[in-house]
Amino acid sequence: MDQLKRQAAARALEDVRDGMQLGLGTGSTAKHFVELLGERVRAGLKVIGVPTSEATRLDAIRCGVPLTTLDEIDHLDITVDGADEIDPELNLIKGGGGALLREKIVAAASDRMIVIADDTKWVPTLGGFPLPVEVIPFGLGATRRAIEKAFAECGVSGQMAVRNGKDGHVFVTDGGHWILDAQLEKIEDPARLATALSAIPGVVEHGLFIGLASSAVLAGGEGIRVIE
Ligand code: ABF
Repeated sequence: MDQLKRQAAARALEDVRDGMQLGLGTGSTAKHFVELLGERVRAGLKVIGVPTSEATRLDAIRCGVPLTTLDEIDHLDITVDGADEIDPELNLIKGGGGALLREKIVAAASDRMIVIADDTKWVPTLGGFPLPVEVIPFGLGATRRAIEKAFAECGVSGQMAVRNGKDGHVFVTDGGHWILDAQLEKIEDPARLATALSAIPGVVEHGLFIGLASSAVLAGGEGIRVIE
């Protein structure tokens, strides 16, 4: 599986040109991309990156990829990031790694977003993977009820739980927020649900990435598929 992730990352790297400004994703697949990019940088490629998490920032530094911020540059050429689920419209569920807020800000600031994944992430309908919703801890009860109402209005239902970290305590995002993971099974209208969740005051961001991905590079036993 790790080999497939690396193959997808290597294919995305073929689209990177000298002088590009890149969004650097988070997760095990995106980590392969940062490592391979670092090899190219050490061989002379000139690029600059904006990391989507503290973990990726540290990886990029370790690999020698020069970094900047979205305050210092006015756009990104390509963001390369992983995903938890990808549907045929290239809508995504992201945020299993907890970095969805920065991932979405960076993807939205990019001319193109290339999603890299092993082909187990490819699904006919989103929802098998729990949908992460990043929330402000203040007023969590009210936010939860508003989310449940949005789910009902969008025809989905399921259990929702505050995410815990490996240490057993509440997982806190890079932005200082919490995550609710919602097990919804099937999201028939992800765009509608995305709009409904974004309208809730206590919701900082959610893991539905609608219309942001330009292409997906899927690595499987049969080789690599690029979907655009
Ligand atoms: C990030 O890392 C995510 O948004 C997604 O949650 C996760 C995918 O991780 P992996 O590449 O390790 O499967 O891209």
